[in-house]
Amino acid sequence: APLQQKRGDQRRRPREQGAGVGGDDDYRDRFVRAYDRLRDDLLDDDSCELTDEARRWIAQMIDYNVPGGKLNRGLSVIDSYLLLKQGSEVTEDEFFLACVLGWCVEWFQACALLLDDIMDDSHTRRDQICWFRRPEVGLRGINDGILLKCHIARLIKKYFREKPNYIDISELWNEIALQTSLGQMLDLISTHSGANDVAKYNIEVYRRIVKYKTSYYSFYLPVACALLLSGAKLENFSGLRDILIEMGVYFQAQDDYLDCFADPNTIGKIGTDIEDHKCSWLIVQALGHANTNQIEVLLRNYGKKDSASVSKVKSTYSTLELKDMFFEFEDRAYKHLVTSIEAQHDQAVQEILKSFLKKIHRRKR
Ligand code: GPP
Ligand code: MG
Ligand code: MG
Ligand code: MG
Repeated sequence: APLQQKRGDQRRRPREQGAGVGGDDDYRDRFVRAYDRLRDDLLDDDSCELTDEARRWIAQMIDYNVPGGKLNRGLSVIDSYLLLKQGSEVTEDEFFLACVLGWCVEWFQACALLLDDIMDDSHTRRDQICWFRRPEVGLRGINDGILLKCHIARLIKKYFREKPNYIDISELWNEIALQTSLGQMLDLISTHSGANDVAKYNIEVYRRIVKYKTSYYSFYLPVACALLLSGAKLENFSGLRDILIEMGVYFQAQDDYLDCFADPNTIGKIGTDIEDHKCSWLIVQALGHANTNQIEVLLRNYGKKDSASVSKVKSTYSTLELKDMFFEFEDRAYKHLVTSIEAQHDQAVQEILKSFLKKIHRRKR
């Protein structure tokens, strides 16, 4: 009965409150609770003949990598779905299906981060040591990343195989996985020949990398899942997609800023972009504004692991007042996004985009 009552409340007051029955916290709790069920589905998968040892490894691996994030991406599936359904009833089953896709986005994120940390030679993630750095894991972690990716298809099959949108949902996930891997490849190959590459970094190069490595899976995917759940066709929402991609660029520029300037205790990870020679928003701006001497310092020190080189890059960033440049960019990007959002005709689409933007505007972590 309490659930019944919650549902009723939810329908009358769609996500106006932050807490209490029917409010955002209630959705969050219900979303969080769905994790255990999906975890059990995977651990009790009869077709896989899992040994106790295998089951223990998988349980530990997913608990370590999947649930510990901000859950922004997963919850966005729920938020967007409820906004799209506004006015009509959302049953317990429908809500759970939205949770399944929301958690699949979180699973995808876990897979991407686990593998990304190996490729970026990172140290910590979400306030803990990176999975691959645990002595019992190492490069075995590569297979764990692949396993996390396979879990998504497994869950989608289990819950959507009989649904009319099964093919659309599966195709969406395949498409996004391809785009994200290509983006990650662009990110990685932009760093392979040292100084020659730095000179090639510019904002167009940057935007292409980020659109693929971050925007599609972090911003477009959750909303696209909600659209498919609500019975919509994705081709009718290209305007929405373009704004979400733009939001992803804004988000990744923040990530790049935080990589260099934030306290690792706040963002839960230690930055490695300078050491890794990344085509980061900061180096792109620095190269665009530096004089010949400063460019020389950047070329000589960027992409080196030793802390003296990293410090030289950071002090050039500070001479160039990159922090201020970033804050100006953030304001401009935010205003531009608001204008694009307000030009959208569909009210639910506007609401979805606004709630997304609110979550990331001026974020500190
Ligand atoms: C973020 O880049 C991009 C990803 C995590 C996508 C990875 C995709 C794969 C297919 C593995 P980042 O390296 O700046 O992220 P972070 O700062 O969190 O390490
Ligand atoms: Mg990376
Ligand atoms: Mg990384
Ligand atoms: Mg980063």
